[in-house]
Amino acid sequence: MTRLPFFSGVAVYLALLLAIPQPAYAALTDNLVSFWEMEEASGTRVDTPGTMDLTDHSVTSQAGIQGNAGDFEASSLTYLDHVDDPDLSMGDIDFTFQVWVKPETVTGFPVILKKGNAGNSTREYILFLDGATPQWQVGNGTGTSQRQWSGALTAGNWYHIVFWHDAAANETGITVNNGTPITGPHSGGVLDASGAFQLGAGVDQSLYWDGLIDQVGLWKRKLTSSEITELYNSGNGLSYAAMSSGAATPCVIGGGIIRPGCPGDLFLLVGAR
Ligand SMILES: [Ca+2]
Ligand SMILES: [Ca+2]
Repeated sequence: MTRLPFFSGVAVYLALLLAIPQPAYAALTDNLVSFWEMEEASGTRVDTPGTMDLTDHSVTSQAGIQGNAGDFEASSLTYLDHVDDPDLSMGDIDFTFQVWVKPETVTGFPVILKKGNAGNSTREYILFLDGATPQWQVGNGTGTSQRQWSGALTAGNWYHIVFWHDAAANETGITVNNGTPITGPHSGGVLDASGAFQLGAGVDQSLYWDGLIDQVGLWKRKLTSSEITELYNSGNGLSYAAMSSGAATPCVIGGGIIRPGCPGDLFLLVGAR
């Protein structure tokens, strides 16, 4: 195979790069409203990029999927919460949540996170287990739509759950451990009311999470499938530091094309010619 001179190789690379449509979002932290890493042993859980620090109601800590996780006990009625705020309120917009959870028990209807109380006029959004199966519900003020995952969770294992609302497509979706998403119709957007945001409980229904919750994120946009794959990170999750540095984004995109910001790989590509 004929080797291209060095600068011809660079020119070929740059031409390829310019010809490739770049993704609309360059970084996992774009439009990231809140991210709770749950590193604290107790007390207030800090929102790293945002201002939605969560008030503690006796949640403790254990080793998580990345650093520490919040350790919630259903028998002790533990949870974290925040009063209504525009950051945590939706309306008819695109948004995506991620959570990592490790249930200690899977029974009943334990709530992972929610905003607004039960009932069509007050439900904003809620993620819970229906028995052992994750279910994602959003309300528009008059009714709710639900997406149920296809498989059951097992106590003692970590799971990455990503769930969203797509305003243009009038659709909601959920995926667990980077599996093929389950999507379905939802119209009328998501109710923006005055309910509290609660992590690890639906206090109005006395439904409490039993187990660990880690690396909770809220984006006011729909994540791409490749971004969900990056966040899953082969079952290891990502720290906020890795997300914000871009270090987690693969340098080789489809077809052997090198994304911007990988100069070391540029020379590997040129050298391979
Ligand atoms: Ca953590
Ligand atoms: Ca609101």
